[in-house]
Amino acid sequence: MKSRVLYAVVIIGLVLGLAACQCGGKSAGGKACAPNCTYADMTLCYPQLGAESDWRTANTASFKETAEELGFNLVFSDAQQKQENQISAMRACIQQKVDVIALPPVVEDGFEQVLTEAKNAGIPVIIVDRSVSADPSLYASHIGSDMVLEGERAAEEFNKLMPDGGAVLELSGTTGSGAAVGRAKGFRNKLNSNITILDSQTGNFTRAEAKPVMEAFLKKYEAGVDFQGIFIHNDDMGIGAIESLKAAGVQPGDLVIVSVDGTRGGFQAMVDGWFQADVECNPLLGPQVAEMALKLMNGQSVDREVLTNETVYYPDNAAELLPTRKY
Ligand code: GYE
Repeated sequence: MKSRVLYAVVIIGLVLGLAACQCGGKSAGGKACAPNCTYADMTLCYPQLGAESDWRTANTASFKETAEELGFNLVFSDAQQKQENQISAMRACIQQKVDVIALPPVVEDGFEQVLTEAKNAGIPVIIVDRSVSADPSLYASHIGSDMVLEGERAAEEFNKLMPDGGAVLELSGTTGSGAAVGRAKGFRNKLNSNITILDSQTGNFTRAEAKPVMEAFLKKYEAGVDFQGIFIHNDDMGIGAIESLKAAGVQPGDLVIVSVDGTRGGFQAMVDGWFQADVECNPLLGPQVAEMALKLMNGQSVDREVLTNETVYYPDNAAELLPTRKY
């Protein structure tokens, strides 16, 4: 009898011991070093979506600089704005058994499969910058801007600058991207009913693609007559559009132009009198993402959504602020 009790105690002890030590030296984070992993232990995969804008260039630099400063290994790639490239890059990272993947999704839809693969491989994913439509159980967190709020802020500028109403054009970002979808939605949420959206076309967030779109608009509609303003989803497209306006003999300053990002190029456009406001979108996400990635490696809990605090910039102090801009 005594030996049976002893046997049971030993078995229970073993079971509890196993549960506590989570054998193999691994803990909730799944890493041998957890819960004491440091940046030196970390490999972070960043399958960047492209190099389409100054915002993107600054975002890439932020991740590379953060990796160097903190001393973690960054697996970086550039998908050239193609979702299939981004998915292949993620698969390569899964195969390589990286510790964490930070994904800036080029579009919202179509990431379920690869996110499931990452989850099954035990690799946590942080969605960075734009959002995904996939079920939130497939990723750990989202760190980025509130794109709907950015669109709403842009609308409020038009409401102020066009109190008597009128018509505006919209030069939108990449079709199906969280940034374009959110900004378009927010813009429509808050735009006064006396301002109509005459037309909306994508310029894919690039200068090169925005130029012909603006040219086509100008062939179809007369500036100042058919439309009085343009809402542009990022500064690079804004700069492209200004080139087309000037080439067509239209003074960009005669129109109400509001853009998004707050890059140096956007600030210069305000100094030059072309943009009347620039809604901030901050690309410097490297440090925040790295900190969260390390927490995930160590099995710590993280916030499901971390939104960047942002503002709106205006021409009145643009010249003063321009030299202080980091991107
Ligand atoms: O506004 C634009 C870039 O996703 C927030 O992508 C980002 C956007 C940014 O190309 O310049």
